[in-house]
Amino acid sequence: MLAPEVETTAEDIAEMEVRGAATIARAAAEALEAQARDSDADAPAQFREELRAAARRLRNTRPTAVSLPNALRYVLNEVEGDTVAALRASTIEAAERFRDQLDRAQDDLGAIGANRLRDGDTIMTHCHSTDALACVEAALDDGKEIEAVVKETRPRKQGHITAKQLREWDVPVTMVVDNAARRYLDDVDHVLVGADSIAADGSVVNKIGTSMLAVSARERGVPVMVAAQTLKLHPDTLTGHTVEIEMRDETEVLSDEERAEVGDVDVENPAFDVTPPRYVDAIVTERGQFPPESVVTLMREQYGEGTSEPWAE
Ligand code: RUB
Repeated sequence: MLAPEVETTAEDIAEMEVRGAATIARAAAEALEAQARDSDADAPAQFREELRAAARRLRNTRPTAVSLPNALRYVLNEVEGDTVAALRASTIEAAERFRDQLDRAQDDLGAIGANRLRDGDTIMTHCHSTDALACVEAALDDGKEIEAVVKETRPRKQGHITAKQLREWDVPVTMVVDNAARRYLDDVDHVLVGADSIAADGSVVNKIGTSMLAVSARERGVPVMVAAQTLKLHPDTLTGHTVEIEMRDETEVLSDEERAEVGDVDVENPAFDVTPPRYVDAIVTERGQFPPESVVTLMREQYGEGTSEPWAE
């Protein structure tokens, strides 16, 4: 039996009620914890099978943010015991540990990223990234004054979430449509974005439009800083796999009403794109900041040469 919270969480992730790579990872770990808590399995094998089924359900929601399978893997690999009670306790502890690590990693990453931001700097953001905002928050805590140009981020307008958070911290915000980014790059000192996945060659997978922004930033001489805790490192890319880019519903781009007006056109709606490493100046993680080409060393240390799929049937 799947715990109701697993189904709700899976739906929330798929519908983007819960979104952003780190937040998705946290929700997935919490859902596994709920599964462990609510399970009425009589036998250890049944408990484990239910947990794997819950992980599969969560895994199949959105394909691009590697923090999701990394979170599931972390919890499932720590499940141990010969009785249902022991398995339950170890799952709950693993999920709690995972959440603590996530929080600590974001704090540590924020402190490191803040060192790149000087008093009086202006950043340009794309989408909404809690890792990127952790750098701003730490800089503000250090007493620095920061301003922001926030890209709206079509089609889902996650820029609104970023703007709201920055305003709560009293950061002056200028909101621009995505197409205005190049014009405003002359006014900013950094492009600061997050990541859904980072590949072994240092390519950054993030919200669609990140790569266009990074190319324009390079042309204008504005450094591009990617804030991404090591949970965003995609271990499968060590063995040559590519990161799947999620294609979302076309109604996010063209509503049924608009389509009736426009007529019969094909719509493509990729949610993410890939920024090649040569356009990225630094990847800021909780373990330090790295040129993109060197994250592969970090990835090998963290994940070895391959990964398991502990949720497989
Ligand atoms: C969110 C997005 C964010 C990363 C990093 O896309 O691209 O930049 O997930 O976020 P979506 P965080 O809105 O489609 O989920 O730093 O919070 O993990």
